[in-house]
Amino acid sequence: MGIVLQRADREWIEDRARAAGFDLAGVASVPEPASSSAEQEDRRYAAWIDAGYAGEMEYLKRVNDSAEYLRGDLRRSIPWARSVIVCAANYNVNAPRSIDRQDEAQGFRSGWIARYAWTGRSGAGSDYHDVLLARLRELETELKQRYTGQGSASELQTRCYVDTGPLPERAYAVRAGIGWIGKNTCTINQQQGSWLLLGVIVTSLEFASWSLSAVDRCGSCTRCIDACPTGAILTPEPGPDATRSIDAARCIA
Ligand code: B12
Repeated sequence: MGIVLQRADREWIEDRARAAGFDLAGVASVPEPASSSAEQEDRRYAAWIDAGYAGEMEYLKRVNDSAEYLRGDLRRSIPWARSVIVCAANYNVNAPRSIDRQDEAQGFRSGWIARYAWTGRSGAGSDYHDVLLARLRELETELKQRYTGQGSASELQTRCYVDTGPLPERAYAVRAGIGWIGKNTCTINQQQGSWLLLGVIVTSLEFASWSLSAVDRCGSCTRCIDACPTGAILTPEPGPDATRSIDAARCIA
């Protein structure tokens, strides 16, 4: 076995993620193949695809030679994956809202710009993929400096993703303690809210603790379901473990 991350490592990672510009960070282990957690996650993913909720997003439906969905289990695509560092950036920045009047005299571009396109903090619109990936790379460099060659026969392996990785980032965010999955299917943190963007570093480092799930605080609230103009947010079955889904084919995002 290689390096096993402990609580102190997690704290160090959180600290370095904040230094790189993230608001929250945590670590989740990748479930063992055929474990009940891996199977539950795989089942949730397959059920969503099989229901047709992915619409025309063909890349989400990719399968391996055994016809298993690649994104249902991270180890299908990345066999060496043992833990996932999940970082979150709040996009509720001091920038105009899409419903505000846009005033070019104040230096804002005209037109409506989605809130998540303001992550750059430079005052100009930005692509969150680029912004977050640069921050992840900073953290990745520090990880390599700290863990490469530390009593492990195999070298540390890492891969950074914002959106594009073969994993459901939100399921990992929950297990990394970032927040809970709300009825709108977004990861919600009690202090930061749901306007979070996620970035992940998949690593070959083992992580000692399996689950740090945050408490689900949606309760009986249905405001997101009621407000959704196309009925894309589906009403979940009752119960704390109920899957929360949206029909992406109906989502106007
Ligand atoms: C495809 C996609 C979309 C699609 C489909 C959305 C969807 N709900 O699946 C569309 C285009 C509609 C979309 C829209 C948006 N998206 Co989007 N999207 C993605 C992407 C690339 C893949 C999502 C995916 O795999 N969906 C398939 C389903 C099955 O996966 P899932 O919803 O994550 O569900 C898993 C877990 O939630 C878990 N689960 C479900 N219920 C429960 C219950 C419990 C108790 C537990 C433990 C687990 C669990 O099981 C599922 C399977 O593992 C991710 C990035 C990524 N790689 O993960 C971003 C991502 C989910 N999107 C994001 C964002 C910000 C948005 C928008 C807000 C953007 C906008 N325009 O405003 C909207 C929000 C719409 C919404 N309510 O989801 C963020 C979410 C951040 C957050 N706070 O959670 C992500 C993570 C991108 C990022 N890097 O930050 N998106």
